[in-house]
Amino acid sequence: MTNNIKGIITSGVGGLYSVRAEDGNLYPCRAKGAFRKKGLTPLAGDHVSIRPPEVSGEEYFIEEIFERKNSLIRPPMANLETLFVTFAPKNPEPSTLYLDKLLSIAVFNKINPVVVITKADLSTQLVEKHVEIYEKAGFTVFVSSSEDGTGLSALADYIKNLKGICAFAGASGVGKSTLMNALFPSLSLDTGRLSEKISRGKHTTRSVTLYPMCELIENAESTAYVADTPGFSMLDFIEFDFYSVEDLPHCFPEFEKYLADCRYTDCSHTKESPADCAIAAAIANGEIAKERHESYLSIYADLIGKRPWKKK
Ligand SMILES: Nc1nc2c(ncn2[C@@H]2O[C@H](COP(=O)(O)OP(=O)(O)O)[C@@H](O)[C@H]2O)c(=O)[nH]1
Ligand SMILES: [Mg+2]
Ligand SMILES: [Zn+2]
Repeated sequence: MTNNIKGIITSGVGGLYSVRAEDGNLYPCRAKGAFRKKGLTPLAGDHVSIRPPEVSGEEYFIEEIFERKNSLIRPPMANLETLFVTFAPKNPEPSTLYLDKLLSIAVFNKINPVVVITKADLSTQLVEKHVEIYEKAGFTVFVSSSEDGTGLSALADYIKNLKGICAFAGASGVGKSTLMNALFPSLSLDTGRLSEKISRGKHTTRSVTLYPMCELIENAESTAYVADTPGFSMLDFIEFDFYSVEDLPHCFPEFEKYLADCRYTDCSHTKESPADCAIAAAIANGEIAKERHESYLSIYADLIGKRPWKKK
């Protein structure tokens, strides 16, 4: 009997998966019917064990999916470790609400959130404003421009030390593909209008592919992967696994140290005076950015709206 092999699913289209084993070899695999019965679909990013075919030359079978740290529905992938939340100072105009929602969802799912401002060449002033907001909130922030090369080596150094899977999310047109091409020249992803044309075409498969980092840049961790998620928008990312209103304050990391200090234990941190609400007090004295709290308020209203029995 031949032994099973352990690896990670790097892509899966139409039930045919590609599994990269620890030795770097790629195996085409099918999933066992048993998964379907359990309602379990293998995802890119899953750590799996695969069984060799009985007749050589045939496909391998995914026999076991090891426990996931997290999973996304759209884009479909498991075990995301780091999410680069990208936006440009303008062209397109950033939506702080979307960005903050995305960051909060990453925090909720124990994904390391990293803010990457792209197209820094377009406006120093707007870039500074956003750096201040997100650094104050405690996020790691990178400022980059694929146009003039700003920040690319700092970002590459950070990526080199990552373990596990990272992905880039952000609105269409912020320069994700251009940035990924600059960081990983061998990727050569489609950019600009060409990529828009392709993704609007009928035959595009929206799918996730993981690339081993060690094949893209020197000295990367052998366990690191970067996910390409063509055809998926920022909206897809923010619709996964939405949390409840009770979780919301904990999804804004800079709120955490104040939460125990509000006058009432059930404080919603929405309209209370600084005398009663420690979050309101921290906003009043400049420790929490009011832009972040505005996003908090919008998400709060959304979540409360989903639960009509809860008093507003
Ligand atoms: N000014 C400026 N334009 C950029 C930069 N990076 C990308 N672009 C342009 O922005 C457009 C969208 O880029 P693309 O990488 O396709 O964005 P994506 O949709 O996020 O993948 C293209 O026309 C790029 O040439 C940059 O750093 N500065
Ligand atoms: Mg793109
Ligand atoms: Zn409060």
